[in-house]
Amino acid sequence: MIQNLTQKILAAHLVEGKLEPGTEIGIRIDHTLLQDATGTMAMLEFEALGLPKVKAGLAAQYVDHNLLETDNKNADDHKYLQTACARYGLHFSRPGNGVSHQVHMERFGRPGFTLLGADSHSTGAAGVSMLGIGAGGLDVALAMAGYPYYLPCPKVFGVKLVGQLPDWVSAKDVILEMLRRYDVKGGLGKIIEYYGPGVATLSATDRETIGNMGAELGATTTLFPSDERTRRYLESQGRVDVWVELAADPGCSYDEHAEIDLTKVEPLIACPTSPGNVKRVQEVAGIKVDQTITGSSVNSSFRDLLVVARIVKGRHSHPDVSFHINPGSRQVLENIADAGGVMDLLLAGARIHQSGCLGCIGMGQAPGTGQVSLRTFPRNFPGRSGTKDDQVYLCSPETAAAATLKGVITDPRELGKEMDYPRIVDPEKYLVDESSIIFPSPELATTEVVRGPNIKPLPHFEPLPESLSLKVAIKVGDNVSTDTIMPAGNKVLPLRSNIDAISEFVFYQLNPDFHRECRALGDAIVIGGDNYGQGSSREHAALAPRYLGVRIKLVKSFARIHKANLCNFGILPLTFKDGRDYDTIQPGDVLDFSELRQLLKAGAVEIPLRIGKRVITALLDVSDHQRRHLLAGGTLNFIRNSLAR
Ligand code: MIC
Repeated sequence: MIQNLTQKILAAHLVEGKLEPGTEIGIRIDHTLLQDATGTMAMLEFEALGLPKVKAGLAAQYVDHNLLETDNKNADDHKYLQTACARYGLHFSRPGNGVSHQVHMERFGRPGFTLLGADSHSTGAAGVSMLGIGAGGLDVALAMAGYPYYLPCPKVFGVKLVGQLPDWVSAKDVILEMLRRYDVKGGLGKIIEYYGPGVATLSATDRETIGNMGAELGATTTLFPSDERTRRYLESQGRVDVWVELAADPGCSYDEHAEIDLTKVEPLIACPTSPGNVKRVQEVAGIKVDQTITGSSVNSSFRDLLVVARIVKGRHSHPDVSFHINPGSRQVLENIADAGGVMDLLLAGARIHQSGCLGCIGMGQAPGTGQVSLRTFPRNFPGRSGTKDDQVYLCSPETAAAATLKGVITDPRELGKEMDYPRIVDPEKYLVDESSIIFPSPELATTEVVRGPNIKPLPHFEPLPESLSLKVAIKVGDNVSTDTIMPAGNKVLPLRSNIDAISEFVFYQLNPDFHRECRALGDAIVIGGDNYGQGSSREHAALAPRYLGVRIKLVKSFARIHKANLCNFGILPLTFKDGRDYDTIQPGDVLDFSELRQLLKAGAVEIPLRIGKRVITALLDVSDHQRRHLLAGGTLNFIRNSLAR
C-alpha cells in the first residue's frame, strides 16, 4: 500500500481503530515528556494510578519553566519532581539544563518514534522526524503508565518545499508564512507533512522550529522525512546509531496539499496579539523597539544564537533596546561559547540568561508599559508576557538582531548593505555533556518522594448528575487562548500543583473577580466562540474552572488539546448546532440540561437545552472513551473505578 510518512508512523503504532480521518484511534507511545509547569500535576496523576514504575519506553521530565525561585514554591516542586523521577524511573533534566524540546531532540529524539508531551510544543520533535504530540498532563501520565493515547485520526496536509531560503531569511519565516496563509485554525485536525527537494536545505533544528510552531496552526503535529540532514544531526550528537531513513512512498497522496517556494519567502513578523497576525517585516519597519529576545521554546538552537552573535559582533545594541538571549539548552550555550559567540554577544551588550523558557511563559522579561518587544518565541497572546496591553511581535533571530542594532523594526536584508550574511554551519560534533540529566537506575528507585508544602492533593470531582441547571459565568469570543482562561507568568505558574490557589486566576485578565463570582453561581457554564482554548496544553485551563463549578463549556468550536482536557476533568465540551444561537445567550442566563446522563449513556450526539421557554440544540462530538470518562466525572475517576472492579 502506498502511504505518506504520517500514515506509516501512525500505522506502525496503531493499537485501536482505523486510519480514517475523524474517527478515534489509539496509538502506542514510545517516549513521554513532562516539563515542570505541567509536570507536577501529571506526576500527581501518575502517582494516583498506583504503579511502582513508569512503563513508557523512555520517560523524561524537564525543569525549564518555573526557573525563578522567588520563594519556596518552585524549589519545592523541583525537589518533588526530582525525587519522584528517581522513584518511578524517569529521566530528570535539572533546572538550567534547557528547554524540553531542545534537550529531548539533542539527547533522546529518534526518527519514527512517537512522543507524547505535556507541552503543546512537543511537536518540535519533527526536527528528528519523531511524531511528537502535545497533550494534557493526565494523558501523558496515562502514557507513562503504558496506556495508548487516543486522538481523532488527523488528516494529512502535505506541504511541498522547493528551492532554498535566501540570505537573511530563515526557518521561522517559513512557519510564519504558513501562519500567514492558514492562521491559527488552519491546522486543526491535521498533521502537516513537509516533503520535496526544499526539505534537504533545512537542518534538523530548522525543522524543529517549523514543527514547534506548527502548534500555532492548531495542527496535531508536524513531520519531516528522516534523511541525510537528520543523520548528520544525530551523528553530531554522537547518536547516529538511532538514525533510520524515513520518507513518504513515491506517488502517495495527501488529504490537502500546498507548496512553498523557499526562494520567495520573505522576512515575516507576527504582530500583536496573535501568532496568526503575520505581516511582511517591511510593512511594519520603523516601529521603535524596546526589547529583543532570541531563544526560549523555539529558535534557541546553536544556529539561532550564533547567527545573532555573528550579526552583532563588533557592534553594540542600540541604547534603547534591552537585548536578551535565552539559550535552548546548556549544550547550545557551551557550543556557542566554544565558537566564540558568547563573547561577541556579551561585548554587544546582551543579557545572557540561563537555558529555559523564561519570558516565553511570562517567567520574567516582561516589557514595560507600552513598550515594543520583538521575540523569537512561538506565542504572543494578549498579556502572556506579564504586561497588560503588551506589544509583542514574533520574528526570526535575524529580524531580532536587526532591531537590536537599529532600535526600530528593520528588514534584516537591510543589514546586507553593511555586512555579508553569516550563514552558520552546525558543528560536526557538538560538545556533549549529559551530567545535568539524572538517568533512572535501580538504586534510585528506593528514593523517598519529597512533598513540600506547595504540593497539594488532587481535587475529587463527582460523576455527571442526571440533570444540570447552569448559570452562564462568562461569554467570550473567538480564538480565546488558554492564556486567557488560565494565565501563566511568575505569579501563577508556581501554583500549578495547588488547584485551590490557582483557581483564583481563572479568566483573571477579563475579570479579576471571576473566581468569586463563579463559585457563587454554584454550577456554571462558559460560552465561547470558535477555536476556544487554543494554545498551550495546560490542563489547569480545564481543571481549575471545573474546581470553580464549571460543568459545561458551550462554544462554536474547540482547539484539540483543550477539548481533550475538558473530557479528562468531567467538563462537557458542547458546540452549538446552529452558530447563531451564540448571539442569543448572555451572562447570567440559566441553561437547563435535563436527562443529561441518560442522553450521554445512550450515545446521543444532539443535546437539547432550555433557556427560559426556548429550546436549542448543542452537539457532543466525543469518542466512546470520552463519553465514559465524562459520565464518571473525569478520566481518573473512570480509571479508579475500573481498577477497583
Ligand atoms: C506554552 O507555550 O504555553 C507552554 C508554556 O509551553 C505550555 C505549557 C504550559 O502551559 O505549561 C504549552 O504550550 O503546553
